[in-house]
Amino acid sequence: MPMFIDTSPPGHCIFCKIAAGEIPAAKIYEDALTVAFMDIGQVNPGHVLVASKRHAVTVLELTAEEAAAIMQTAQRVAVAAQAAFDPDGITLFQANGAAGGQTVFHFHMHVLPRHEGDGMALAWPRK
Ligand code: DGP
Repeated sequence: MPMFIDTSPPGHCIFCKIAAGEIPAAKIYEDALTVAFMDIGQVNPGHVLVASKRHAVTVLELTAEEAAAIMQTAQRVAVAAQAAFDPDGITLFQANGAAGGQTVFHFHMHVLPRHEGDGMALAWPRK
C-alpha cells in the first residue's frame, strides 16, 4: 500500500496548502506557476518535489505553459542538487493516477539525487 493517499478537493489538498503557505514545508524555490519543496519522505538526501501552483491532478490537466515551467523549475532544482549533494546521477519522475503510482493527487515531479549502489528500486508504484 502507498504511504500517502490524498484525495482532498481542489484548493484543500496538501500541496495546494503548501503552495499557499497554509501548512509548513521546506520550500526551496517558487515562481508564478511552480513551487519546489523538500519531499517529506527523503528517499535520498535532496529529494525535492516540483508542483504546479494551480491545482492540476495529473500531467493531462497542465497547460502547456505550466508543463514548460515545471520542467524549467525541475532543471534548476537538479542543477542545485548537483552542486549541493554531488550525486552520481539524478532521477526525474512523476506519477499520474493511482494506477500510475500517484499518491498525492496534485501534479508534482520528483527530483531525486542518486548515488551508485543506493539500491533504490525504481519499480513504480512503490511498495
Ligand atoms: P507520489 O507518490 O508520486 O504522488 O509522491 C507523493 C510524495 O509526496 C511522496 O514522496 C511523499 C510526499 N508528501 C506527502 N505528503 C507530504 C507533505 O505533507 N509534505 C511534503 N513535503 N511532502 C509530502
